[in-house]
Amino acid sequence: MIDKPNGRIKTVSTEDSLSEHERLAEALDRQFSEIFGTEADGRFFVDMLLPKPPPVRTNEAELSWRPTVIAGGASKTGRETGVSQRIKVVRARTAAFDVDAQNTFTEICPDELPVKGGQDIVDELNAQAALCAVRVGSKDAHSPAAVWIAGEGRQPMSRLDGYDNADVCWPVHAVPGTPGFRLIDGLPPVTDYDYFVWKGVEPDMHPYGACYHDIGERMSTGVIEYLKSRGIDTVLVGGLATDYCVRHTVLQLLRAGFRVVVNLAAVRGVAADTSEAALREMRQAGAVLTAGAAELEAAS
Ligand code: VGL
Repeated sequence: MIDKPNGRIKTVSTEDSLSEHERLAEALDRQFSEIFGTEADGRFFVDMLLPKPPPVRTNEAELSWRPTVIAGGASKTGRETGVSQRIKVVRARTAAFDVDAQNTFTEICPDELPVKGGQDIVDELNAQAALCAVRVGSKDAHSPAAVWIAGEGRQPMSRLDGYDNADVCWPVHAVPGTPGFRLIDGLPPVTDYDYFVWKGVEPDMHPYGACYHDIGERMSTGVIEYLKSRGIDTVLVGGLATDYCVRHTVLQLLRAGFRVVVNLAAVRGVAADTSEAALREMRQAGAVLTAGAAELEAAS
């Protein structure tokens, strides 16, 4: 910094704005040259001896909702996290959607597709449904002889080629008649829902979103049409898993023109990084994220 007091050019030592680190480096430089009469790199010693100051995080706002995804509860304010607070919905025009809330995606079925904490979403699913006029749900319903089943030479989650409606190898899961197929304990019987979707019944079809039977999204499961026929414009979504079926269902509902609220306390994901990316994608596509049903207010 240059200053000109009394017309003389003076280098203003930026003493005040120097960090502790830099001050020490300069002092060491001076001492070294006084003692040895040669130049020294004081910064080198300081860097070696002192812990580095923490790096400045420029994208703090983006990263700060990471714990929310994993724990399913928001710890930061809405502005920091992208999680909205106090959302109003009109009961008569709002539906709750329980996406694949089945044992197969919980630790009850360790050999299928267990999602950490999957069984903990029940209270939140019930709480969000209590705010709504309509409750719909979906289940995976897969053959144990489906073409996409992982096995010899086919790693789970490896790419599968050659099928229009199955793209990844998965372990056997959600087979009707097995415990994995059942809704998680504490949820209503399927007959108590207003509308229900069973998906992936054909052995060569493994869709993710609950709104279409096929990956190309040409064959409706009817749920969008049902919701529209009931005058629904807002859908509160929870279920399993955040990074697969919840993600696709939310994006399909948004494309169909619904206002979609994703309840973070009612979802769990397979992996933290893909869940985080999925939530970011859903938010960018127009979904609203809420920390839990307690943040929602239903007006009649
Ligand atoms: C799902 C992976 C494979 C899900 C289903 O319901 O999220 N994920 N099959």
